[in-house]
Amino acid sequence: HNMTTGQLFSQKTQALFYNYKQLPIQRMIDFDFLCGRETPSVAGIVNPGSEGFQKLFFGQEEIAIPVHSSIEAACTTHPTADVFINFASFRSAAASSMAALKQPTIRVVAIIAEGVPESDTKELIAYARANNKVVIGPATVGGIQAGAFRIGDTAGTLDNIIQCKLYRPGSVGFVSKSGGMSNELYNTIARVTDGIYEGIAIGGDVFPGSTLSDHVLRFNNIHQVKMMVVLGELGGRDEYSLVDALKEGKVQKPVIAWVSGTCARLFKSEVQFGHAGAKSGGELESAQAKNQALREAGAVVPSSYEAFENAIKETFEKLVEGGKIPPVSVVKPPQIPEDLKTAIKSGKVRAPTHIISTISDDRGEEPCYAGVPMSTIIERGYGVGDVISLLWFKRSLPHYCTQFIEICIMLCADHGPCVSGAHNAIVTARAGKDLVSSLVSGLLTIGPRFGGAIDDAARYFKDAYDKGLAPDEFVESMKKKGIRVPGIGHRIKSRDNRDKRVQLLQQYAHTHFPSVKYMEYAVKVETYTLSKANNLVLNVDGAIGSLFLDLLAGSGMFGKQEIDEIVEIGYLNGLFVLARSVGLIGHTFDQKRLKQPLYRHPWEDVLYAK
Ligand code: Q5B
Repeated sequence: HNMTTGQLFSQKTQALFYNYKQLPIQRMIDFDFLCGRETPSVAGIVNPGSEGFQKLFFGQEEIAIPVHSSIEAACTTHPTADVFINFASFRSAAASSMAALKQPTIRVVAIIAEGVPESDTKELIAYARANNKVVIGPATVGGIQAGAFRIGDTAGTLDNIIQCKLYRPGSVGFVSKSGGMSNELYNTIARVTDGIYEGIAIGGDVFPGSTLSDHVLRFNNIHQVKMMVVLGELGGRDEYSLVDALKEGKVQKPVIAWVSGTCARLFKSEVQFGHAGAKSGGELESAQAKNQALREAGAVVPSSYEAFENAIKETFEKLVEGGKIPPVSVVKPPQIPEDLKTAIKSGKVRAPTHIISTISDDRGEEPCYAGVPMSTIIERGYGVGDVISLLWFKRSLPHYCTQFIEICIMLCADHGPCVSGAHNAIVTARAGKDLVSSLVSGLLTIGPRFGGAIDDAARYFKDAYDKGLAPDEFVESMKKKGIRVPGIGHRIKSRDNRDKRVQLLQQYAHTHFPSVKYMEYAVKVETYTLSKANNLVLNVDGAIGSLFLDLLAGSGMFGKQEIDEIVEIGYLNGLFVLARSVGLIGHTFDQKRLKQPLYRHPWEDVLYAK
């Protein structure tokens, strides 16, 4: 029988961990490293519904632990992992624990959740007993075999584990109801003995999966365990099975026991302590009665909790004097590398950031754009133009400027289905692709010929104007270089079919801008190019490019160097990209709404040349 033959765990024990919880898994593996285990104690993780790998640290190295979507799949993949550590919530803990118990490979199930229905726990207990399996919990932190295997968060921080020497086996078997109190006792035991061999917290429920006496009897059969420490609790009758076992002579090793909760008598009415099972029921369930019964059955029971430490010490020393406990071999645990986050927090190390950002901040109570909180943006009735000026130019521009930005966005939002961008988006949508694919396939056509000539128009117009080149000189110098004047020319617009958008932009600027010198220069360039060909009009890119130069120079909000930088980096195509996204998204929805089939270009429209 698993429960009576002794050892539950060894240095080779591996577990399946149910529910993905990074911290306790990492803590288990840190413990493994501390103990010098060769393999991590977690073989696999069960995360219902998802599969893959989880990265964790084994010492300084990163390891990938497989994640399985079901208990069955995890057990099949890891047939030697025989412990199931269940970190499910109280709602699903019973069902998943039963599923685990039913797996032939699983031998021990530890249930952490508190609040599992008692009827469910009883079924688990019955099934486990009938099938020679062990349940630890529910409502427990788990347990630990010193130097070998740790369940989840048992024994707390690594510092505590090192201080309690839990990285190497001692001679004391310890069993407790409470997980929190077991930490306290690990400390006490480490102070006055050679340390813990194994410690189990059975959990605070009325019906624990395995009992105090189950574990004491098991420890009795473990050769390395020379004495047992038991920490019970008022409420329930669990301690009486230990009393019976002691009376029947089933326990040959010394047992030092204390049942906590003697203070319950100081209260006038019944008291319920932290655990479901820890309530002062009838007299028999009181801490006093149970302490007395254990004492009479032969356990060493101190007169108070304060005397517990000394009782443990004396028992240990007697065993040492009697030559029953060989000196424990000294082991120096390896250093566990500290996590960067923790080290930074404690001020021990500093690390450079990998990204620098200056335009927005989402860390505070509300996001800020260039220092302006979201609520201000709404309260002051800011528009898209204001947001663009904050996020692109990192400043609040005067209203006529932000209005101009908005006009650009509105006028360039779409130009029918026949332009390059819309055509691509339409074809992509009709190929059954999603919104983002259709959008970007349209956006990717924006460039020197289509929509993306704004920056170059600004660059060349600025350079020519600032150098004082006459418009004809400028155009001819471009011709010599073989460069088409950006911002000039259109496929359908011409001298007699002017682009209304260009006119609207010009009208707005004439009314609101303090100066339109760059735009006027561009119009002179247009006059010259129109003398060459009818369609060489100032197009929408050229109008925006030249007018934005006027905005930058005339608003008094930008220094000369800043203007040069904006033009050099190329901010202005962003206006067309942003605007046309609106139209491209519209075309994508339109095609989907119209349920248009796959587009295929007609043969007749292709010249198949040799
Ligand atoms: N020639 C736009 O050309 C287009 C010349 C030029 C000197 C020029 C062309 C061009 C500069 C880039 C530009 C933005 C490709 C346009 C936009 C948004 C849109 C689109 C929509 C929307 C049109 C015929 C003859 C040739 C050329 C000469 C042409 N452009 N010379 N400087 N700029 N412009 N793009 O009609 O002697 O025969 O060899 O590249 O500003 O994209 O609505 O569609 O909202 O969606 O194809 O408005 O102008 O003319 O290439 O047959 O050239 O004119 O050298 O001379 P076309 P081509 P030659 S707005």
